[in-house]
Amino acid sequence: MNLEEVRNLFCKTVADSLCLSGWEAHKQKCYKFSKEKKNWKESKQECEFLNSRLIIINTPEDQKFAEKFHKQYPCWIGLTDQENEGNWTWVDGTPLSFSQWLDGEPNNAGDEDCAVLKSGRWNDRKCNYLFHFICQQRALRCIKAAATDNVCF
Ligand code: MMA
Ligand code: CA
Repeated sequence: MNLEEVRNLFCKTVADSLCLSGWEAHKQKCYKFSKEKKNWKESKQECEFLNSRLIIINTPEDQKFAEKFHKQYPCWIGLTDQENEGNWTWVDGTPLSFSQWLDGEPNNAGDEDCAVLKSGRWNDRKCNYLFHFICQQRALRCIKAAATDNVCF
């Protein structure tokens, strides 16, 4: 094999879903379930410190993965209405389109402005409560840099 063939093979078989150790690859993203429990804000900061963000769930496919990934533990997701009550917004600034609230949620019980995954679906909880959390980041991917040249970055 010449270098280009080696590179193409690497991109096809390895780098398309490459994650750091301790992170799990899924659909060109990497996920990490926190060992520690933190409040929502500190969870968000911890994900950012790890060059990632709290998980954003925009599709049934993402939701299915998240359900499997969080196991029995409730955990923070990147969704809050702290800025504007009732206006749920993802940490990347996008408004809610797809949603998977548990029946009767969000109910803002005693002022709950941050969302958790619980039994695979969503509930709003008080943001200062301590939960595990899921961070999400882009997987290392190959892009086609030129017509004949796959480059990994
Ligand atoms: C109930 C329900 C939820 C709320 C939690 C807070 C157990 O579920 O009212 O909506 O978030 O209590 O503990
Ligand atoms: Ca609630």
